[in-house]
Amino acid sequence: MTVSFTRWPDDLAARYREKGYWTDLPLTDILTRHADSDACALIDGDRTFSYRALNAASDRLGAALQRQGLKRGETALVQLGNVAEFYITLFALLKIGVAPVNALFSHQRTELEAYAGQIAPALLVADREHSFFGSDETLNQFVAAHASLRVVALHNDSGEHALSTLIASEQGEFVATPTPADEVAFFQLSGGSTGTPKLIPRTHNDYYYSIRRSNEICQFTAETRYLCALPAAHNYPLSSPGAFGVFLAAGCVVLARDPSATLCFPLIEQHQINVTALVPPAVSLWLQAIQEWGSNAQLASLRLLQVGGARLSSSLAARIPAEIGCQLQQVFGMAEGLVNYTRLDDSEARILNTQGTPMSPDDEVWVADEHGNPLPRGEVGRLMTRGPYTFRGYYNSPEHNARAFDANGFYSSGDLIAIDEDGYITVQGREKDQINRGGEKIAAEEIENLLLRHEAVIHAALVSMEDDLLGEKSCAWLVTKRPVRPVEIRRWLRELGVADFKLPDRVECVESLPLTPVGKVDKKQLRQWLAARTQA
Ligand code: AMP
Ligand code: DBH
Repeated sequence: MTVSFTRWPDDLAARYREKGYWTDLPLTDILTRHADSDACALIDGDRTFSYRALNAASDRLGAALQRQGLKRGETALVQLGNVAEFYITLFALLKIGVAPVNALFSHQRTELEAYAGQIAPALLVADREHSFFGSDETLNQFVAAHASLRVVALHNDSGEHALSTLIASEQGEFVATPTPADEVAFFQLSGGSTGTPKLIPRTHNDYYYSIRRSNEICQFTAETRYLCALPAAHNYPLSSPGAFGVFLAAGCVVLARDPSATLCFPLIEQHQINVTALVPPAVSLWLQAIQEWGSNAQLASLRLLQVGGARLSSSLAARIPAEIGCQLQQVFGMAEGLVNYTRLDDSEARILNTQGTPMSPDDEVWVADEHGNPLPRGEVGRLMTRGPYTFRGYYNSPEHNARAFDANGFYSSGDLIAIDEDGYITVQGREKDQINRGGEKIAAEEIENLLLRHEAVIHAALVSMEDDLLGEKSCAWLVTKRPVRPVEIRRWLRELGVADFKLPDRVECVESLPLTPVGKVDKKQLRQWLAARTQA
């Protein structure tokens, strides 16, 4: 049994193998290659795991899950925060060939249902301290509603389903059964632009290559001490080079529950962190903290700060070397694949003003006009890409894939970019209907569909509004049968179970929504209305 997905055409697959990108090793090799090492792999609070211990823990969990009947080719829904168990579980599942969707901790019922509905998981790994899975009632309802679920393992639980019991169990015989390297290893989450959250199948071959190549560019080594302060399951802190890159290089990952300065600065000092990854709003908060506390001394060990996930302004960028006292690297990536980095030896101008260049020589990136034709160098248009670690289709979404890919298999990310004479990319805007709330992506259509389910809402449009800290926030424009208050709308969406970051920051009611000549909601006009209302 294997998970179905859209493969690369044979000629490209052959080329990626020939060039040594695809090595046909399972992702578990990232850990098992260090199985005999007592070097520190992971620090989570007062718990420290050597490579030997991390590998053994994931073997024990893998063996326990196999005893419970889980088999290669099945799938799992996992929701864990920034805890050691996240990596233990991920490696255990990779070892037994069960492909997980790693939901973000901020996800609630709506997202979790959507993922489970798509993959029909045999296993659920959840946290009793999460607001949804913390209640017996909602947990039992969820399990009852998904007939495919046969095994439940709970973090922060001491009952019969305790994850800790499985991790601590006697290993007995364990034979790893990872999926073949050119099959699906796990699913990444798309920030999306459609009504339903989309899943991105990632193979061992493509993901392993993206990690190996990221390590070369970012120069991760056994000396690397990486602070993971963004959500561990996200593609960026997992693979660019992220925790997987650190493990591959035999360095050390230190977990932080969130990217706040109060939490991270002491961790950086205590563990002599030399590299971390942030989104732009977190950078602003760090700079503010340094100003308020009058010192950056706690950050003395930091050599490299990666910033990505959303557009970093040149002015904020310039403050990083000056005020944090470390080097900046811009990272423009996507869970779908393509990752661009500024290089460590790039000129200051490039590091401050561009989003870098693709990491692989075989990333094919070009800029299309609205009809899908190539534009000359330097002109702004739609990013089109394919390559050795860029996916070829969302899971089970033929209709959406037909729109997201061109006839030659190039993925259209919805970003508007320009590529300069030397191949450096700048992100200029966005065509996809998505709001980038400080790196957290909101698909406008997903929230609009939910708003339309409210009994008083007749029409709904979600648009971005500028925000000093987050870059963008969301504003819901509504046509309603009766006056509604913003709190009512937000409370109602929360009750439907959507992640907090997707709740509209502002709600505006109008008589009717403006339309474009073809009759679509005119979101440009709505942004102008918002500007006018804000000024008034
Ligand atoms: P996701 O679909 O959640 O993986 O988010 C990927 C999207 O985040 C990209 O398509 C961009 O729109 C945005 N993004 C990521 N990194 C950057 C960056 N450095 N600058 C601007 N936008 C970015
Ligand atoms: O925003 C992203 O999805 C992202 C940003 C930087 C990403 O997936 C990545 C690097 O790998």
